[in-house]
Amino acid sequence: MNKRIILRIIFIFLVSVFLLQSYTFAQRTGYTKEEFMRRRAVLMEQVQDGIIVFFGNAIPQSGAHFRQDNDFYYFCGREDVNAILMMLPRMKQSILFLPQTSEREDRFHGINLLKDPGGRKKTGLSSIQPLDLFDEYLARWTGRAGKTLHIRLSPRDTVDNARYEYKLFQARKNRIFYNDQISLDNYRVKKLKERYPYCEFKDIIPIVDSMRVIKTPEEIVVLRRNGKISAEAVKQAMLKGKPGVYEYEIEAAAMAVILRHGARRFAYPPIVGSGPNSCILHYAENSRMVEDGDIILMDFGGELDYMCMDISRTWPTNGKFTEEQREVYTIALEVQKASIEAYRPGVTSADVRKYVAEKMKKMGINTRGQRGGIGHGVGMATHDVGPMSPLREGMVFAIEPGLYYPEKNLGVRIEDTVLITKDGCEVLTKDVPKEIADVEKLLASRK
Ligand SMILES: [Mn+2]
Repeated sequence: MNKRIILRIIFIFLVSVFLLQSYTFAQRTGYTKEEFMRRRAVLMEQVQDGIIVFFGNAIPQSGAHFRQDNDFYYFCGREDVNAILMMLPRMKQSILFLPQTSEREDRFHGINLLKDPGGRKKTGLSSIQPLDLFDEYLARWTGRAGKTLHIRLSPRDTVDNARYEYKLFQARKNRIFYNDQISLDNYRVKKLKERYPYCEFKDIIPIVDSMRVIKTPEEIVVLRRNGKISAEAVKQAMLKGKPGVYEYEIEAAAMAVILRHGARRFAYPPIVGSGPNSCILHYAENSRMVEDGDIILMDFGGELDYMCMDISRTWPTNGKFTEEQREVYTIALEVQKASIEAYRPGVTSADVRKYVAEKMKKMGINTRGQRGGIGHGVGMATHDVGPMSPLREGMVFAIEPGLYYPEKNLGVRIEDTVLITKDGCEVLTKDVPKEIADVEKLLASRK
């Protein structure tokens, strides 16, 4: 074989490796131990005195991969079950308490850090202790470290529920007399107050939230990758979503993409509403067969390395918007784009609304009640912690204007997740088309 052919083969090989890499978003994300060491240092710096305690999740959730408690994970990045993290700000020490496991447990789940001589080095923790010693440490340090116990008194949040939603759903559960049982979180607080009545109890959550609301550089790497993966997922779903398929097939097309790229789960149950279902805001049955002439409203995001994403797109099943669909779609789209334009550090919700109103007036668009403003935060929870206003660099938001006409079976929502930058915002989910021409072009490429 001559030299030129060999060189050409090598060249083609390198190009295809490169293309394959960029298609699969092949770089791994995740967090370094230094990230968690920094977070603990920042928290201890602000608390100064007393003892900080975070509880990990108690048991694997059924029907899903284990997901750690958000606040616990944020400060140590560990997915251990039944763990407790203690921090002593005066001494600048962090101690992880883990259950002592039997050989049988180890055979099923692998060993934990208690049996790993490199555990401290791997985590940057001051020490790793058996769970049985937790009260021994607590009793000892309530003297020397200060008598304030900094724990979570606020409600927890989960991947798909904000703190305020968790609280609300607990209240709804307890409306049934026979369900009115104290939550695990409240039980833990009660036990601590029983054992340590002389301690002062302080809610750690305001400080935790003030940290979680500003995303770190390592989190931003994860968010950007998740933005790409989730956008590709919605794009594949749009290609799938035509007359004759079931809504769950469209969901499956999106799930396949995020799972293939290392996401562990969806950030919230996917919403695929066709026709009448497009008007039910949190519809998630996804069981209807899509018909010709329907609009599909899909709201979808993956969760990657404890960071969520939130995207909504609306498209006509048969590939062409009707006049009416086009008109409603344009309002949502222009309000959404104007909101994105207004997003920058220092801006409040009222500022965004004012900007959107002025721009719509100039464009001659009747917004039919859609005002823009600031959407919800996005992070470890899809509806993430606040406070959100005014905007600051490093915050992440979903902007999601929508218009719903149940009598016309027409619901439209267009949503992107954006990161506030130094002088504006970066749309993390921009790779999924939303301009009418681009949407129709994508749909026309279907066979
Ligand atoms: Mn949203």
